[in-house]
Parts: sequence; C-alpha cells; structure tokens
Amino acid sequence: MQTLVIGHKNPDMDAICSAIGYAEFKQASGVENVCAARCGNTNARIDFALHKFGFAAPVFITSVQPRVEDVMERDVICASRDEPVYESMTRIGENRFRGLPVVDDERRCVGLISGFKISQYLFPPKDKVSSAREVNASLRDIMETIGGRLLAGSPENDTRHLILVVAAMQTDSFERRLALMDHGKTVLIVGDRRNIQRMAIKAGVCALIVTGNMPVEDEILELARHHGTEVISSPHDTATTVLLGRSAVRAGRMIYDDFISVSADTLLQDAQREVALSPQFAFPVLDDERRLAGIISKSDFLKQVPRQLILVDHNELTQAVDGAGDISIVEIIDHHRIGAAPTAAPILFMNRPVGSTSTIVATLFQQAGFPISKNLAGLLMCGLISDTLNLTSPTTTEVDRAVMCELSRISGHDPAALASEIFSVGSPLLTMTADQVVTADCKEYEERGQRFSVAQIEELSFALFESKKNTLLDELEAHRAAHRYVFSTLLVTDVITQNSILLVRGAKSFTRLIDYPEAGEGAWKLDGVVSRKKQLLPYLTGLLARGA
Ligand SMILES: [Mn+2]
Repeated sequence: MQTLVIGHKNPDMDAICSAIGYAEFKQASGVENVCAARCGNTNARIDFALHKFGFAAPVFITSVQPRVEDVMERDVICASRDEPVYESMTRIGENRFRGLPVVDDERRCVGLISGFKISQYLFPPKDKVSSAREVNASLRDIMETIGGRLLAGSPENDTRHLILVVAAMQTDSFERRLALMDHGKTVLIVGDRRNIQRMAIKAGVCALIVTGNMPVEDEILELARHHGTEVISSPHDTATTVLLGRSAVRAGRMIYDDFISVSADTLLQDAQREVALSPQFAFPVLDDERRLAGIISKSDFLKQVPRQLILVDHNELTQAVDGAGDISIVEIIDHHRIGAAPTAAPILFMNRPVGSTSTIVATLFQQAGFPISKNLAGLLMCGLISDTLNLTSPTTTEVDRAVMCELSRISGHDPAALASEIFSVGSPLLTMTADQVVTADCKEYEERGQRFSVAQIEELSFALFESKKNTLLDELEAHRAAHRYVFSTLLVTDVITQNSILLVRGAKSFTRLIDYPEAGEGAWKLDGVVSRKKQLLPYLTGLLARGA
C-alpha cells in the first residue's frame, strides 16, 4: 500500500513544504512506502526554497483515479501460440482458470484460448462427431504429446491436417476401409497386429502409432523405412493415445482472436464499463505493441486500489487532486475552513487555526520527540513565512511565533532575511503571463450551491499592477466563463505594505454588493487584507449569503 502525502491543486509554498515535511514525519514514525506528492506545478519561489534547502519537488501526480494497472495481475500465465493444446489445457487445469491468453514469440497477444473451446474440440457434439478424428498438428507434436518413442523415420515439425484412424477390426474389413482412406493424411493407431501394420505401410499411410508399448517386429520397421512411414510407439492404450494425439493441435489454432483488451492506464471505471457485458473470462492488458502487460478479470474490479492519500493544507475535495474521492483518504492535516467530504471510516483529521500547515507539521515532530533536520527546518520556515507573510498576516498565532523561533534556531536562518529572499524571487506580475497569474494559486469553493474561485499573488509593490490590470481582468473573465463560476477573483497582495487590491469578474448582482472602495472598473482596494482564508473568504461568503 502506497501512501501519498499531497497538498491542494495549484500548490503554494505551504502545500509543498508541509507535504514534504509530513511525509518525513510519517517515515520517522515507521510508516512504509509513503511519499510526498503534488498535483500542480511549482513556481519560482517554491523552486527557490526547494533548491536552497536541498529538496526535490514532490512527485507530480495529475490524477489518483484508479487505473487498470492498479489492480491487474502482472504475473500472467499464458499459452504459447505454438504449443500443443494439451499443455495449455494442463495449465488451465492446474490453475483452475477458464482459459489463457495466447502469445507469439514476442509476447504479443494473438488471442484467447478457453477450456470450454478445447473440450468442445476434444468432445465434439454428436452431429460433428466425425471431426473427432481430425487433428492439425505435426507428427512430432503428436509424438511428444502422447509421450511416444520413435521406432522408424524422422517425424517433421510442420503442422499438417492429419486423420487419426483406429484399426480395431478384422483384416478383411480393414482392407476394405483402407481403400477409402486418404493415405497421405492417415495416422493409423494400432496394436500388435502384424498383417494390418504391413497392409497400411504398403498402402502408404503417413504414420503408424503402435499402442501399449507393444513390440514391433524388425521386418515391419524395415518395411516402414523402405516406404517412408513413421512408426511411433505409444505407452498408452488406444483410447488414451487417440485423446492425447488429438490434443497435439497447437494452441494458436484454437484461439478467439476477436477479444476485448484494455490498456494499463485505462481508468478502472471506463474499463469496467467496457467489459461489463462481455462473456470473456478475462481481459488481456496490452501495451502499444499489443504485448501482454497483464490481465484483468471481472473480480479484479472489486480489489482495493493499493494507494491511499493524506491531504495536507486543504480538506475540500474541490481543491484536491483529481480522483481523491475515489480512493481512501486516511488523514487530513490542515488549517483552513472545514469543507471536507464525509468519509467511510474514521480518520485522523487535524485542523488547527494556525498560520500554516508547516507550523502543524513542526509541532507534530516536537510532540513525537523526533528531531527536525536542519534542512527540513529551513523548508518548513518557508511554508510558514509564505502563508503568514512572515508572521504579519492576521492568521498568525502564538504557536506560529514559537515554531518560527525554534525552526530558526535549528536551521540557523533568520526569518526576516529568508522572507525577503523568498518574496524577491519571481514577482508573479513580472515573470508570469496573465493566464498564469490568474490560475497559479487559484482555489475553487462551493457555497450555497454556488461555485467561485479565489486566486492570490504576492508582490513587493503595486508598481507593475496598473499596466497589467485590464489583461488580468480579461483572463479572470475567461477563467470564470470556462469553469462556469458565479464569480472569479484575484487578490493582489503587497507584502510590504500589507494591503491588497481585489479584481472581480462575475454577475453584476454580486459585484454591486462589494462595499470596499473601488479602484477603477472591476477592482477594489482592500487595505489591511492579506489573508485569503481568514479575511477574504469569509467576506465573499458573507456577500453570497446577503445576495441569496
Ligand atoms: Mn497553508
């Protein structure tokens, strides 16, 4: 079971740093196979922090929706196209399967073979019972399948259409029957009947199989060599020899080649829909070259997906990685408003109203008595600095101050110096396109059945803002329309003065409710507002309630 520690979509510094930190905490706690993940791109500031403290970006995952590869059987038991069906049938029986995929020399799947089809071949319906004597196989396959011994000739490997004939009659009856046979195709199965053996060889039958390990006289073998007839000794009685001889046909001749296959990366729910009505016993999982990568049967769809999630820095499914609702969420560590979906089982849900999730992660290390490495302390400082604008945001608590102090002591970094380093990297207005500015740190919310988005960027001044304002408003409207939000907002925060400007695009019936001073068309001055979750979001949901 793999456990992914993952922050929200459009990850910010805290989402990335707390995911890395909490994954390390779980590892220190002895949890195996746990790793930090992210479901969006990092930005210049996050990259700066990761690089400064020597961490790789968490694993990038676009979706955790279960896929075929999560539940398929990778160790596939299959049949080779060129093996006798006797071997396929034995393998089907040993494993109690209904059938097997059949592959060629390059492991490309050429079809399926089923126990049902083999038994129909071996035991044909009464109206087709004459076919029970025919076999498409090489003499060598027949000899090997019956476990026979070669007495004369050298059986070839080429597959041929052969007819098995049992000579269980008087010599004169046999002679009449022999006249009607297609000698070149005839494999005569016979006991120690010298006269019949001699007649058949002289008539030019293809091969003799002498049953029950019975001795064959030298004179007969000599005659066979002279006429080019193969003579094979079978250790079995006649009935068994016929049955085994017929099952020498190669698997490739008995396949269904119009079968349903799936790809390893097909979504499990799509695959399930595709195979739902098919009577096929199993579904080969093929790669682009049609090579067999696995196999999936209907019961595999009931398997538990071997992956679970720990959400950090968010608890609402609208902000979580795609597919989060389809697999187990086993823990949530967060500091936002509660908007979590109901879970099937009890989980650890820790939500503390502190300045950052990185703060909570640091306190968990302290409570457990686990040491925090120098680099991790630096990284957690970045999450804390970024979310609280270095302890100046109204979301800041005494816990954050104490944690910052301790992390600073461990890492040897001064918070103020680190903060100015972080915020001077990559001004979003300078380095990003308008589209990126609007989406980079954007969160979706749903309130009273109305969906809206709130994005935020942090700048060191509003110097670049005025020249970009109209483009940003256009992008904001495009984003709103594309997602059919009631409204979309962008909070541009000056981290030095601790003031923000709010850009809004949405229905007039909503925007006319905004009672902050206007800063031109579509913009409002929000002095002293720096926190999306503690200041802006409650304000916006309040407006929605008033408008309702
Ligand atoms: Mn956060």
